[in-house]
Amino acid sequence: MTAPLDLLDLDPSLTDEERQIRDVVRQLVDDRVRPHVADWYEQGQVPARELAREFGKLGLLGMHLTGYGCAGASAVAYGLACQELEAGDSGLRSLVSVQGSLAMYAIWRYGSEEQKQRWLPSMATGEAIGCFGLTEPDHGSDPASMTTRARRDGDDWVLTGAKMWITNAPIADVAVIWARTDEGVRGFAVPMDTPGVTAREIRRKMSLRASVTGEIALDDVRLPADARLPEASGLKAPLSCLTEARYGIVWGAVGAARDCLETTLAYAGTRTQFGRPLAGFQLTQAKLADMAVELVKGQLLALHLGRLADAHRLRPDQVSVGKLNNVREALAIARQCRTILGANGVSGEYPIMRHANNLESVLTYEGTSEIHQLVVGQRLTGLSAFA
Ligand code: TGC
Ligand code: FAD
Repeated sequence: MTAPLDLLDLDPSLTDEERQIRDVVRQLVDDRVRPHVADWYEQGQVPARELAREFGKLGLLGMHLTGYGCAGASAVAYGLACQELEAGDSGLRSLVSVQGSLAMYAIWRYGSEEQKQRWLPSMATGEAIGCFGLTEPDHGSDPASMTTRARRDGDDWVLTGAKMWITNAPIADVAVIWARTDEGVRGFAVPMDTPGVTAREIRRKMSLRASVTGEIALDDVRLPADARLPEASGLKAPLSCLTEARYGIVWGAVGAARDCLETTLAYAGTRTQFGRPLAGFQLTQAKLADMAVELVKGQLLALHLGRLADAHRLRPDQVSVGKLNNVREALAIARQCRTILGANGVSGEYPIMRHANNLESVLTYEGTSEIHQLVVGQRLTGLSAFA
């Protein structure tokens, strides 16, 4: 954390290795992302495959997984990497989250040895891109109602249905697809070149424009028996993958907020109105102080959850606390920072509106803020609002 925003001196509570990983990713973002990201965002085009290979070289893809070419880093180190990536752009953290925490994690946790050998090493280097198909056009927050079907035909499986809003689908080599069978929800590793699979890019997004999003149509897609992830049984399997990715977002959101606040602090120090810098006005200082306090609270929360994860004690509802708070506060920080930049706040020359727009997606995906409120509500009351 760059002074003066590290109000609580959190930096020394990281290990040397954690700081080193964070600094390497920060440098990568400075060199490789910051000079181009405004253009990628404006054009709605991002060199995702190229970036994936560069992220792979640094060991960022599936970095918290072990074996199969994965780095085996701690949860805190992975979180710090997410924080730095999202300080660049939420779309880049998304690329890493979907690859490592959703697609790779699903295969690593629930796949056969053969599936792991086939996919994980090339996904870890970024040669192969994965996506994760849970959401459907008519079923987002409630994946238990999914209508994508997988039926047996001899030894084969035949998949029919549609998945919507799938990050990286148009550029993916493999999709982890969740489908209903006669025995309940099951997962499948589906090569994207299988006949009957088509992916169409979703255009005109006003958020997460430096990220590729698509729709997957599954039209009688015939798969061999060994395409099914043998250890995945029931909705719990995809939901456990979400817990992994949501954890990364807890950290990532703080990165986006930090970038907004750093930008704003610098701006308010140099922009003069009424004969003095904006930073000298009491109202501006109140905004800056409130935002810096929320930022450091978010960082503390992320670090606490990370230490719990490294001690194998992190529960899904605790991740919901983190995702709910940190994304909500990051969005509030981005909007408040925008006011301090005045008209420049809406300009793509500054990162703030881009972060704010991105955070609208982050608030919705991986469980909307309302879903996380209800998960926390269930923890508090013992009553499920979903049943
Ligand atoms: P429910 O009955 O509560 O649970 C079914 C089983 O799953 C277990 N479980 C979890 N396990 C691990 N992690 C979690 N987060 C879990 N949540 C639930 C649960 O204990 C139960 O186990 P068992 O043994 O009793 O069978 O299920 P429900 O149908 O009532 O739904 C609960 C609800 C609403 C919380 C869940 O459906 C949900 O989380 N909905 C939100 C859907 C969502 O987040 N979709 C995200 C799609 S992927 C994405 O957005 C990628 S964005 C790109 C990027 O990350 O960058
Ligand atoms: P809905 O579920 O229709 O919800 C609409 C509104 O109703 C929300 O405010 C919600 O909180 C509220 N609501 C719903 N149920 C309740 C309730 N019980 N109580 C109170 N309020 C409720 N999905 C994937 O599977 N893979 C991906 O890679 C992926 N990437 C994405 C990338 C982007 C850019 C975006 C925007 C989405 C992505 N998603 C992905 C989809 C995302 O997970 C869903 O959008 C999200 O789960 C919400 O579903 P929905 O959009 O259908 O909204």
